[in-house]
Amino acid sequence: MARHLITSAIPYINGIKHLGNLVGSQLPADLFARYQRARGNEVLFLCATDEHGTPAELAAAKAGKPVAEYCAEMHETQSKIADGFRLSFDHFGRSSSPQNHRLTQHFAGVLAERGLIREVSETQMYSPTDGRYLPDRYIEGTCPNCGFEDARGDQCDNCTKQLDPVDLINPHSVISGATDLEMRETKHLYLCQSLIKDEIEAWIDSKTDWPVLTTSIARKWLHDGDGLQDRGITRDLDWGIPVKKGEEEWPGMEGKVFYVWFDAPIEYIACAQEWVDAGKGDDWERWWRTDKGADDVTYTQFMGKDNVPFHTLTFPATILGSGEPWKRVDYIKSFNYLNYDGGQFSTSRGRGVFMDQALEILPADYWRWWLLSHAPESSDAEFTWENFQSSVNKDLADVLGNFASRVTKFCRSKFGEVVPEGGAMGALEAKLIADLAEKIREYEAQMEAHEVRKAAGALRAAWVLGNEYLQEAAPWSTLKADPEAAAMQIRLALNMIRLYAVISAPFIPDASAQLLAALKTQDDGWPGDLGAALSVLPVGHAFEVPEVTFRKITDAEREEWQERFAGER
Ligand code: B3M
Ligand code: ZN
Repeated sequence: MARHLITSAIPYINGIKHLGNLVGSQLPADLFARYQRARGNEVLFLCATDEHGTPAELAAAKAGKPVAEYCAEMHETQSKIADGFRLSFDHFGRSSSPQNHRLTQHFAGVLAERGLIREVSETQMYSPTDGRYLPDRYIEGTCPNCGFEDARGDQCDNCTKQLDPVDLINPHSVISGATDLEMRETKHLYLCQSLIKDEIEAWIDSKTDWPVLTTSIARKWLHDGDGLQDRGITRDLDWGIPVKKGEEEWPGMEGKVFYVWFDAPIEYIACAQEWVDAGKGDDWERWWRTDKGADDVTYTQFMGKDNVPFHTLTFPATILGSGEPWKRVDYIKSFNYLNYDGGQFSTSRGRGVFMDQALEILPADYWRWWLLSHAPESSDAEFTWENFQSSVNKDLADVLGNFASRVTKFCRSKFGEVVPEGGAMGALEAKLIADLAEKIREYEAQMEAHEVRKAAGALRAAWVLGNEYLQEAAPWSTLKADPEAAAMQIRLALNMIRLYAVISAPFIPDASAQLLAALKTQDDGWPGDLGAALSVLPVGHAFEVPEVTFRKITDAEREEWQERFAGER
């Protein structure tokens, strides 16, 4: 039994995510986790909310809530929505957990001891009125480039020019509106990535099987400009993990917290500790410490392309730099972006479908199928309502759903709700079984290769074989002349429904469970020998006709939804 540690990039706490976020990390990670479990492997699948940083503080302020309260509530919200999408995390943790506080401070302490953290003096905007340093996004003023009055300290949203807060004309605090801002000298910590650049580069170079999207982004950061730069890992915020060296205070760092991107990936480890502390597991070290058994773990990470630099460089620098035996990632699967109907998803303009809204209009499987079968792997992908409607109606309703419904209804009317006996199989059945075996082996190979779209394609092809067989065998015509043959065909077809339920479960777990329940079987063992897999339901086995597995999306619905999610114009 192989052991798989699987993590999805941890979504920011500052709101409900859209379908583009979902398909870029959590959903494919879930697909892979479900597949590995179905193959009988041991899986630890972790995700969490990413709760620190300016966006969390700003979202809480906007919601008019203390940030801790906001995060706790939004964690619950995101957790419920994840359940709605059937994301099968073994634990959904929080980067603000005490476990992550301790572990992040631990890493900082060891890295400092090993000379991999340096202190840097910087000047930064201080607001005496607010009694704090202001991060770039907390300062607004007039853009020196275009005159736009609400330019942010880091960028002008009007002309897109990158800015420094000192460039702004009439800068003021976003929190209080105070204009008495002053430049003050302050110290920050930098992670000396440059000192371990060679080690990281050699490690990346050894990953010849990684997606090009992943390695090309890593290489760009390693080689562009002056090469890998040291990275600031502290911020002047109230909310976050206080800067400490292990358990000790860090002189000069009072009132500062770690940068969100320093502690977020550490949460992958802390989350395993949370899983144990929640009583769901009894040993996190065998997943994370190579001296405690984790060397035979295969660790796979899933994320959008914008997260790649932190996972290929910063986090590896953190754990490599510690000199401690932490498990390193074996495979990083990254994704391009999903666009929405001719543009981008936009949280601020309410453009596109957000996770909660998606579940309001259709069950999870419909979304899971479309998103995974159109995953933005080799390039950006686009969600359109036409494409969604046609995929759902064809693949799910016409091909899979219709097969299950036709076969069970036909059986009920001609033979009753039990698997009929019938005669021996013939050449057509032998060919079907061979073709199915080929598609399933292809499906497995694509899954092992983390090729999400191609795996969906192989699965769909296996469904199609069932319909083609039914067309050709035509038990409804065979019935008169050769009832024995018709019964055999239906016996085989009923077993194919079970087979489809089993192999489709990683993509569409609810439909799969529904079909297995209708077939009154709990045998969801992965098919090895196909002949055997297609005789699991024995002659005389009782079943029920399932409720409609997938319904079609009407043109009227499509138009209504298109209108509803277009965002303000
Ligand atoms: N929260 C960014 C994102 O949600 C960030 C990922 C952290 S992974 C450690 O896309
Ligand atoms: Zn501007």
